[in-house]
Amino acid sequence: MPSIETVAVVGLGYIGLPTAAILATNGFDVVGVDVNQETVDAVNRGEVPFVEPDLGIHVAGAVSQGHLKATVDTPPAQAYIVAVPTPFKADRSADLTYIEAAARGIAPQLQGGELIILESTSPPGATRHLANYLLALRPEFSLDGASRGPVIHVAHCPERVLPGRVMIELVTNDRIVGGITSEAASLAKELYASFCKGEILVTDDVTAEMAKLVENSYRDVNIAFANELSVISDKLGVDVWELIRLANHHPRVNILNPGPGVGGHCIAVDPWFIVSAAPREAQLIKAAREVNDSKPAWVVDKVVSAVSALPLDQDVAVFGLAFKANIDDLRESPAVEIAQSLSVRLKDRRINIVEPHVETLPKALLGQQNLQLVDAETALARSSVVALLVDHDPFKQLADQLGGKTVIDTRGLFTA
Ligand code: SAJ
Repeated sequence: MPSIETVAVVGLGYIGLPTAAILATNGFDVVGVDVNQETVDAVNRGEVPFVEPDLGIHVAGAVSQGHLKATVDTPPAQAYIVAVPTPFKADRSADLTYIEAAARGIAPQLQGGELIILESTSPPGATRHLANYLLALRPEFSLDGASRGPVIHVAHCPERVLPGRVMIELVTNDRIVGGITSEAASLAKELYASFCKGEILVTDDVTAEMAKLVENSYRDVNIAFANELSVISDKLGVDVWELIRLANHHPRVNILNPGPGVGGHCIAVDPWFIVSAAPREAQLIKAAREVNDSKPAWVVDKVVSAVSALPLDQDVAVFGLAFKANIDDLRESPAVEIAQSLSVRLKDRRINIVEPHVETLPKALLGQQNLQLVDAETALARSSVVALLVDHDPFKQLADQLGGKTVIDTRGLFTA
């Protein structure tokens, strides 16, 4: 196959668009494909429809030089990168319908020799499912040339970048490339080597799928350990932050931080794909998910019991709604879940929410009469009970204004 010059990236979300932009700024002719016409129009104007540092400058530059354009229809290309969502269904197995839709766009364009890479976080077997789906639509092709006729090369290359640092980590992180065949893996490795300065590690497709899920499950299990310790410590009257600080002095102990629960669309989702693939075996991974998912309700109980004996004119203050510190992302945020539950459990009491990164309450909290988005000073002046749910940097300065209040510090911000 001649070396790759044209790439189509299917799905222009927070992984697809940065990947399209970085390929385009490295000299490839890139077409981004998205079902959302507004996203396509924004990219064609050189604009980015979401917040990610440094992405704007890459997209604007690539579009103005003619290396990046966007469309709703999948074009012919030498390589395809599929970066579409893989949410979970009601039974917590993965929903592969977006991957199948991407395949239906790619299949009619195939001429033979193309490289098709799945980047979406996927359950074990999803890359093979994509390959088989393509072959069912185009039965004249094969994956390994075993039957006569043209070959298509299919590989998995999971994304592992941290939101907020995507443009840096795309270049510096090591990558895992899993090919259904070794030729697919080496073609994918060559493509990623054009912009990735990290090591590119080659394996098979299912191992690559599992590696990504295992990374996020590892973190989830370790956070669950910390969250369980916080609940045990509370029962025993021990300060969990001091406990962890002391235990972490051991050279082989490194306990993570407890919190109000685990949010975001990765760590709280991906472990379920392993549980769904091996339900009887994945016991620790499942228990960790349950421990982390039960933490918001535990925090709500703490706040409700702290406020229960107080007159109704004593408000509650909730600091933070984002799923982690110093970002504006509220998706799957345990803090939003806690605020929502408090508004129901404390329906006769005003709850003052402080979140400097948003201008209005999210949809899940709109219409709750007792919730108000206010500034920190107002919240503190009105409230006797303070729930600290996100360790945003500016909240650190509040420590000396908490005298006389009951503080439920889920992040240890005021105890460190
Ligand atoms: N959290 C804690 N305690 C901790 C660390 C995190 O409670 O000690 C909570 C955070 O507050 C947050 C959640 O966990 O609610 C997840 O935050 P995170 O910073 O650990 O991870 P994400 O979801 O922003 O990004 C993760 C990263 N994966 C790993 O670090 C193994 C990132 O590299 C992945 O690319 C990303 O998932 C993804 O897309 O899968």
